[in-house]
Amino acid sequence: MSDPSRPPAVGVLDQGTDLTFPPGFLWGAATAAYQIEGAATEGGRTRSIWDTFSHTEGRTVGGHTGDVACDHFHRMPDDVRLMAELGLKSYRFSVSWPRVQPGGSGAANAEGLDFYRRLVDELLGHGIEPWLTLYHWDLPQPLEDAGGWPARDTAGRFADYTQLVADALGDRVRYWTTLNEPWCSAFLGYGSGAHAPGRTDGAAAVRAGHHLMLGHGLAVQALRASRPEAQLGITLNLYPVTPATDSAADANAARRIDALANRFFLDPVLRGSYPTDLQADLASVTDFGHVCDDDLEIISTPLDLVGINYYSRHVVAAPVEGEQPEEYWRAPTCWPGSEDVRFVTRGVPVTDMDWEIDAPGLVETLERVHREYTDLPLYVTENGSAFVDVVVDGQVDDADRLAYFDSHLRAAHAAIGAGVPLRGYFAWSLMDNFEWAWGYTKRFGMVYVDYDSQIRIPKASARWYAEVIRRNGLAAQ
Ligand code: IFM
Repeated sequence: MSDPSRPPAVGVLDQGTDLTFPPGFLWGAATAAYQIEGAATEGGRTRSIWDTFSHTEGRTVGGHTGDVACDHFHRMPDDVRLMAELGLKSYRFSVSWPRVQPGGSGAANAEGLDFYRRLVDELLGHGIEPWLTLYHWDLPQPLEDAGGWPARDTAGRFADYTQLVADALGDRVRYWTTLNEPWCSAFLGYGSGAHAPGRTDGAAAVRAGHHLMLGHGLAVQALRASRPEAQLGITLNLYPVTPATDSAADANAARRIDALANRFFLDPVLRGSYPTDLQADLASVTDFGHVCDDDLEIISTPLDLVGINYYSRHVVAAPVEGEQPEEYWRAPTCWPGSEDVRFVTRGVPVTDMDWEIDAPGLVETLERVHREYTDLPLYVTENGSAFVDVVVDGQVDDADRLAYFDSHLRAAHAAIGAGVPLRGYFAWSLMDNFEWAWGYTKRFGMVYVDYDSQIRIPKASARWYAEVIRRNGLAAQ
């Protein structure tokens, strides 16, 4: 719901551009293969874990699948034209592993690669910088059948697949992300089971997280060897984790969740080690025997940039003694070894995902990564919000989403002012799409998609974002 006390959001730029971003700031929008492409059985594509998961009863809302999605596979040239109309400087997309290497091993599928060749050519033809993500959660099903990410071999398979994509597209793509949000792949995929492949095994989740990072490191080495000029990074979904009170118990709860949500990935990738407190917290789950000599050296292979996806903050508290456990305490969770930590809601405005809106958390996150981990250029590779959209007279006035973007871009600008080397921002998402276990019931797009007709309608936020890009900034409030 729009807040009537807020000034009208469209026209926020009318007072002139006061918050200017650095020259060359990379303004973009992001999507992912399974969420938009459709054409699930065309062109030699075979099943991924998300095909299996979404076709399994009870796994997604309404039994929704990515079979058709936004039909982007067939409508790609029109979609790129739309990106150009919005003035996007860059487009972040992911390559579908089961489309370019059906089954997850062996030779490349020329027809699958050809789709991405055409996409990249189309983007370059419109002056849009392609930003390629190698893995956005669609593991080929045969690799899951062989053990999935908890199995070490999957990391090697990922490096082989990376080489195929590098050989085909390396001459035209400058920016590469290895993994998107490995936390989700590991802890939602193998811990809580809310995501594909739907396993509920804390130890498997921890192993999956490690092998995802190992695959990342091997992929960076493969790309570096064949494309020394490429800009290589990983995208992590990071959260500030705040204790609910200033008690020592709540501070400890926050430390534990921060270790699992953030430092589990930041430390190995950017420091070459696992946090010792994380290892102690996980002692009842795993002895980390899956970590082999040299793994951490591979995982911490130097990068050129770090991608950060930011959506919200976690506020957590210690368990209250004698209190009846919440439902989620008994269910498998994505917090192995820390299932008793309580997640607290603060009563602040939330999005349609029930995620609290917290723009200052973006500044905190960017500053933290810069201060504690790296001088590398940072990119916000995803940021956005789901809200219920209504089409009225062919228009979608998504004031809430627009306000979300506006507040987070102000936060991004503040971070730059504080010395963070933030070089770009990608709105999530270019268009409404398959929101994983939520199916098509959650809309994150700047462009509305009518899933029956596949008609695209740029929402008010898209027109506003186009103006931000054109002016390279925002008006002061
Ligand atoms: O839709 C997802 C995307 O695939 C990964 N990052 C978060 C988005 C919103 O949930």
